[in-house]
Amino acid sequence: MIATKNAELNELLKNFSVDRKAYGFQGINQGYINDTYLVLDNDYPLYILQRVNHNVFKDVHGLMGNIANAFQHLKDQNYTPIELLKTQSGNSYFKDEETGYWRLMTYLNNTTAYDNATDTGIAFEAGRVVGKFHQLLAEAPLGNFVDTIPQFHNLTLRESQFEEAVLSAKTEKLETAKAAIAFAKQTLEKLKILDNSKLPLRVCHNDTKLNNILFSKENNKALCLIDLDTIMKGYFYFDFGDAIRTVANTAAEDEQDHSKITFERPFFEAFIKGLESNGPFLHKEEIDLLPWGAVFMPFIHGLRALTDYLNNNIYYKVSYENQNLDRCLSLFYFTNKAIEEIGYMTQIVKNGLTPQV
Ligand code: GN1
Ligand code: MG
Repeated sequence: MIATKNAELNELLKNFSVDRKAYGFQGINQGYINDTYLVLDNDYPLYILQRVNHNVFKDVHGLMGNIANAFQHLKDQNYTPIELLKTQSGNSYFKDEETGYWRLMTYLNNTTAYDNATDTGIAFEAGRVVGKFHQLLAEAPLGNFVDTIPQFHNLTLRESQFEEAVLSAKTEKLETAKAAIAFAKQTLEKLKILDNSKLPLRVCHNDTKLNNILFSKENNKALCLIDLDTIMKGYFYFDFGDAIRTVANTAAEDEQDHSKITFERPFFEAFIKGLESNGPFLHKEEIDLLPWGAVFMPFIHGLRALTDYLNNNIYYKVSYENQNLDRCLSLFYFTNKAIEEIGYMTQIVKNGLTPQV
């Protein structure tokens, strides 16, 4: 996180259409990409201020257009809206010559987020709100969304980036990551059978890990999804798998004690019930592929973490040298668990989800 001082952040806020006050700022050290601050008015949280990582997101204008577009649709009795605060000149973001791109959003008070599900109620709510998000965005024309990171979840691209990283990595790193590299190669072969050709493209969130869902502190209802930078076209199983890797797994993404990494069937089942509670909205072909989505997403994240480890941590912000390798190993461990659960997941989704006709 860049060490921006309160005074500088207050200067920055003057570019947005908000009351002029001496605001307080609290850095939120979550996330591997952007810099995030909670904006306080006398200790009362009012806004979320974020600096968008331009290194990762090349087309910030397009990205902010996507978010503004999505926000038009993301409001419903069962989905709490978030709003973008406009700049003085009416834009959805502010570009500072030195510090880059900034955006300001309303903060939902009395909310919380979870890294992993703690009970079936949380898992159900996660499924419900991910389904609701998709239902609401099914009304939004896909053509209005740009690809903020082209080929984001494309395995062929991630495979070639991984192969390049292997070729240029230091020998010691290749040695340390030996088992992970072997697992990556073996699983890449397995996942090549996945066939997307019968699936509809949808407006997806593309980063639906559980801590990107806001819950009410009062009643633990899921309110909405946050971190919409990667909203763009994709397949439903991306959002499904990304949620499952954090809902059915009770361990952290960089957990080093693999005995803590489990696949919690009751949480998986509750998530499916939550999805289904919205009524049918998925095609049969999409439902059939969901179990593999729960393998695909932890795997592709593990592969990207491994690639970044081999590349000496040039993409993700890391808090210690080997964090990317730890993330990779933990994600691969869960991938393997999910592969073992394919038969079980297939039964549950088949019985639990009604296809849209
Ligand atoms: C990155 O910074 P954060 O947590 O929003 C990454 C996601 C991963 C996530 C955790 C643009 O997101 O794909 O799920 O780390 N976002 C991007 O692994 O690469
Ligand atoms: Mg994100």
